[in-house]
Amino acid sequence: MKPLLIRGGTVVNADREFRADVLCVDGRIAAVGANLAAPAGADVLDAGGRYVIPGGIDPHTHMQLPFMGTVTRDDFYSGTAAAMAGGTTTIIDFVIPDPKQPLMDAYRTWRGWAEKAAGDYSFHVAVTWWDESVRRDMGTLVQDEGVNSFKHFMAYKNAIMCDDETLVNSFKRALELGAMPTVHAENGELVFLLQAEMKAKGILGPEGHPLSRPPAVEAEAAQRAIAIADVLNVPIYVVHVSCAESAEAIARARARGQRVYGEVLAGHLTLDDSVYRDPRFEFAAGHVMSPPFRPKGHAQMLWRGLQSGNLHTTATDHCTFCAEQKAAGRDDFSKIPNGCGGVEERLAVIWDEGVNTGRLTPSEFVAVTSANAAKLFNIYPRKGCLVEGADADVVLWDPKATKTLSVKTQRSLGDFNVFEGRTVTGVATHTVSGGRLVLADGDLRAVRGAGQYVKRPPFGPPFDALARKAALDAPTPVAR
Ligand code: URQ
Ligand code: ZN
Ligand code: ZN
Repeated sequence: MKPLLIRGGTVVNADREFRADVLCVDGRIAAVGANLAAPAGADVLDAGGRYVIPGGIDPHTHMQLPFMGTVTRDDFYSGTAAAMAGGTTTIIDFVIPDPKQPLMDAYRTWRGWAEKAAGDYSFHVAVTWWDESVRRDMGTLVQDEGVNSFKHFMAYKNAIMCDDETLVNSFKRALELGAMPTVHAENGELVFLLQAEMKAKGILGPEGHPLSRPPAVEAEAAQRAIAIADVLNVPIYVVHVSCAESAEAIARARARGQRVYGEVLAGHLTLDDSVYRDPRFEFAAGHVMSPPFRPKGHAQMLWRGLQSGNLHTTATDHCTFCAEQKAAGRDDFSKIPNGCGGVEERLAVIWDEGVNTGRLTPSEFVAVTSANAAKLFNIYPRKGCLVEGADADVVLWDPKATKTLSVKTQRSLGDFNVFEGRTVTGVATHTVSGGRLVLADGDLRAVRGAGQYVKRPPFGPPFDALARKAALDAPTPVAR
């Protein structure tokens, strides 16, 4: 791999922006500074005054996920290639064991699937059941495999849903290991009941999906997970926060000093629940994901959460199913495979709705699309920052270029685009992944298998959680 000098741009990190060149050597950033000399034989890329930003990190994707009786259309090659086409160079995907499946077996399976990845990847591992072997495997995953986050689905009853006993056991184990528990916060029992009630009323189309998962169903689970984490004194990361109620629950907990972090999807920041009332089944079903897109007004509260620092990362939950897969639920909305795409469009959508509207500065954009995810999952500044020694994951960002997002031009293998027809201003023109130029003015040169598995170290040494907690256990002052 030849050295690559990116010259004449404005570097934007989460803390500041400044005019500087970036030199990439052997997959790492060798230097960031003014007027850097090009080593002999180096390629030189003229940034032409564009922004030079850290490669995006999407902390929530599902490539080739087996789910609801089918498998998502994007695999680890097509999904990471699509990501790099939009300026995202690292994904954190999910190993999701079946109940009673050993975590290590599932982990090895997903590692095998991901070997084809074109871009870098890492895994949250879901805890979908509990016994002593799960406790043991969590230790192996943290200590030997570089996993530092464990996912818990509080929804999806009769499938991968966790009960409170599993949440408590797993959260406590995560604390012992220095790992971050994360949750999909929807009350799965309420969803199950409300789905049955909608169908009993004869509501069988996609319009039944949001009716069976109102914001209160999410907020209950978010508050419960936050409360359990508070008692156990463990940090917690809430994925795809979609509604004002959950955002407020997180803000309240943080105001009381609790370590709670929130993730927001590009879709929840820009779309609303009117999509489910569209008479075209394919259109409405194409937007079926959980939590659902919400009534107007919620998105603004999510933006305020990002602006205030009470919500921290943006993601996509990229989980693509095609029309014929979604058609499984043509006569019963609860059978529509849940999931939408977005891994390619996230940065442009967040820039257009965030920076172009004045909600976010370019540095805050970098924070919520890259740096914060790197910090929360302990790979900063290797990822999420343009600094000497970091991985050479670099994106040229043209704030003036426009693009109309469409299924016709997307790289995802999905046949639907929730951002269809949206014209954005601000796009990635060049993407460098591990020092390799993989996108140049629309020419995508993703290399199958070039992606690396990213190990994420635990947060500090293992310690005796109960002993630590006893030391910390001053009664929490009750806010009046
Ligand atoms: O719930 C998730 O995050 C996975 C199963 C993707 N599907 C979805 O609707 N969000
Ligand atoms: Zn989820
Ligand atoms: Zn997900």
